[in-house]
Amino acid sequence: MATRDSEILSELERRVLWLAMWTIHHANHVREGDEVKVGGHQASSASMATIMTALYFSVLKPEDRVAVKPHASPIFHAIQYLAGNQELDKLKNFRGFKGAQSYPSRTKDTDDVDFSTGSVGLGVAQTLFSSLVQDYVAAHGWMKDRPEGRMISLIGDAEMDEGNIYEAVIEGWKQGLRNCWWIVDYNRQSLDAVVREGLWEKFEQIFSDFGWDVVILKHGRLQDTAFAKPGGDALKAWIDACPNQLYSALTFQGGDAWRARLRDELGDQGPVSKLIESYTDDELAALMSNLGGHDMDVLLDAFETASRSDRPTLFICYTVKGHGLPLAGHKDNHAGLMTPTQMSELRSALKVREGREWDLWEGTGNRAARLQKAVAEAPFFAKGRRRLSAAPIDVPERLSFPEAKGKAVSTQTGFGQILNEIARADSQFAERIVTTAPDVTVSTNLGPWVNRRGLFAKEELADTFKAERIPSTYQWAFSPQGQHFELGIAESNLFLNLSALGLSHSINGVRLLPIGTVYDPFIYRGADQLNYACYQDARFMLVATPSGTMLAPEGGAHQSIGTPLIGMAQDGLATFEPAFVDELATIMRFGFDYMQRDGESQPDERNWLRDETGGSIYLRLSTRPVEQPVRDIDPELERGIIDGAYWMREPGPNAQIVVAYTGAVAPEAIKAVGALGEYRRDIGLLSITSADRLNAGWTASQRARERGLVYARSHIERLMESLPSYCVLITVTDAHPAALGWLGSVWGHRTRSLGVEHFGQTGTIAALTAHHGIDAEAIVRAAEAMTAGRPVRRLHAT
Ligand SMILES: Cc1ncc(C[n+]2csc(CCOP(=O)(O)OP(=O)(O)O)c2C)c(N)n1
Ligand SMILES: [Mg+2]
Repeated sequence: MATRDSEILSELERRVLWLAMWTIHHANHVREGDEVKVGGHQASSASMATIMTALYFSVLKPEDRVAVKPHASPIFHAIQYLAGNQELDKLKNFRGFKGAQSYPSRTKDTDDVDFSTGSVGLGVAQTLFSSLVQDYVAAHGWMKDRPEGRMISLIGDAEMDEGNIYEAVIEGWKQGLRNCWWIVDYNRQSLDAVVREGLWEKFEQIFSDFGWDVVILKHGRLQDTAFAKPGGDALKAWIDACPNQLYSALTFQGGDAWRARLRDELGDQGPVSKLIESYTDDELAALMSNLGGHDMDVLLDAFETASRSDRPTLFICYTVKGHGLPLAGHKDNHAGLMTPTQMSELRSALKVREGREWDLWEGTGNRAARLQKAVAEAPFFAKGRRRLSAAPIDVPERLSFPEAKGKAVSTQTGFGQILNEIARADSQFAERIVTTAPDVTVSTNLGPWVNRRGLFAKEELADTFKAERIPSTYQWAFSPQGQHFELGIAESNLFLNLSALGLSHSINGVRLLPIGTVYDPFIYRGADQLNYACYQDARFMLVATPSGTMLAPEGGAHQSIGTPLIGMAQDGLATFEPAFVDELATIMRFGFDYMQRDGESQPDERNWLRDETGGSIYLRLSTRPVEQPVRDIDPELERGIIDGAYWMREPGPNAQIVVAYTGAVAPEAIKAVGALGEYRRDIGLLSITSADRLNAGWTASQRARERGLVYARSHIERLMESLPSYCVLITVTDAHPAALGWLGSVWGHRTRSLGVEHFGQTGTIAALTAHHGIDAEAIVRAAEAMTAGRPVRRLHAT
């Protein structure tokens, strides 16, 4: 049974506050030689101590999931420490190497973090999407006996400025959001400043408009009691009208400043003056900082009432940044740090003896047993760690697609065909795939899949066009069994939805295989969200198409140049750019398996990749139809495709030139190699399916050699090992040349990297590849310029 005893909970709050403050203090003052000061935590943490104590030790259930405001991380760790889930060493090493993290982290912390936070706004929207995903899992009948949890976000008020929050709110409204609480720490301070007046009214309006319950917790019980006394009305009116800046400043200055100000403004008004004079300075300070978000009873009541509804609820909790600390209310307190003297004062006030700072129940005297009991009985902690798991779903040996040898097909078309084939099958694999797209379902070729598997909605919704017998290629019926999560156009939501879907195995204990499609350039729009999803170790397949300049007349503004570099640099994301559909099918099969892996982090000595750890997948696809090779994929080729490259044409022993290409410029590379073959010796053509994985393997094998494993060889090193030193390398990609430019460093071959540096020009593919110097002619000229031999015939003359 959860305690509702507010005295016990308030005492726990003091323990939590002390441990959090001491953790931060310790990190700054005890670690010798560490000149970096830890700012931004004491004041922000203190602000949330009451709210979080109420939640974790009384209100929350084990199935609830919480995203904690980044700077309240010490409070979170302190709560976990009291509950026996956080090690003392980690707290002592707060913000240190492998210590408790400055912002709660699912992947780096060990104390049962539900959602990482840090980049403000993202954890907030994540809870909304996780609630929708829980609904998806429930609608498909996979929750079994597991109760539904509330997805809860603890939010800084300045965090509410982030636009992605409102993009998510719109989506939540469309999808019938439930089971979601957002609790705003309305301390009216950001990092730099005191926030604008009256923001709460705007929040109230916006959220009510989108179907949320809005609960405003402004005054605590002490204040309510005072307001009920003679003169109380006037005091309340004064508080309600007091500008945020002034309230903060007076809070910082304390009881005598409050008295002076109140005397000034309400001095000779009879009952209210008497009321004010009835308080000592300390009492007056306590009264004025007794806001709703610091009053245990007020919070418990509000949470209990909201628990009866499953509507989304926004709580606006008035608080003081730095509550209970000498930093309280000062506008510069974000990075503020209590001095050792101030810490000593806090220590005495909380009856903590020197040397006993880390003791769990220090200063609680004979109440220790009651506090311990309250913690032991807190429902949230009762079932131990709450992270779930789900066995991997079997992936078919091969993914099929319509035979197209010798025909021109784009990878985007191939993607649609592969999914269509999967959709036909009656398998658990097909059942667990869930697709999602920000209003680009049709234009990224998800249409056939959606026709077969339907759109997801909690309620059936027939396709009106179909009902009206209007012919259409697409059937857009919504049902609880549907497997496509259609989103509005906001890409931020796509990435956060992928993040939520891709954590379902851990949060709901039900594994999903999410695929999200997006136009490649709009990865930039959600790059922080993508990074966030990867940081949380969410597992998904991102299919970005069209990409590069190959989308040609579609529009210059949509061309993407830098995305392969994002793909290479993004931790947790394996990036592929296949040229042909058989490669794509091979990669997707691997991808579905890779997304579900959770193994050892030791590299595989074949390719020096840490494949057993798994991760997410990014496929950069194209709308350009490319003639498909006439071949079958044997195991060796399959390995090459997955490891990142294979010889499309093996170079001879005296190779003068190797052309290395990736993706949809394959026809240019093939044509150039054909032309060069007449004039230069032993030319090779290297097909690169993943520059990302080649580069990662190469980096790892170098590291291994530096550690003494002298025979370590990565895939790309092995492929290029026997090239003569005079061989030149021409790399070509429909992206920034740097994506492949590093290949020359593998064995020190002279290299010319062709690619796209300036975008925005529209035209035919032929015009654009010529313009950017990534056509066959450009490849030939580059090769010719770097090698001795007969001049090579101009291609367009033939
Ligand atoms: C996207 C992003 N931009 C900037 C920051 C840096 N930052 C951290 S906290 C903060 C201000 C937070 O104010 P608020 O949300 O009100 O929280 P409080 O400090 O009052 O608890 C800023 C700007 C960040 N973490 N994430
Ligand atoms: Mg704030």
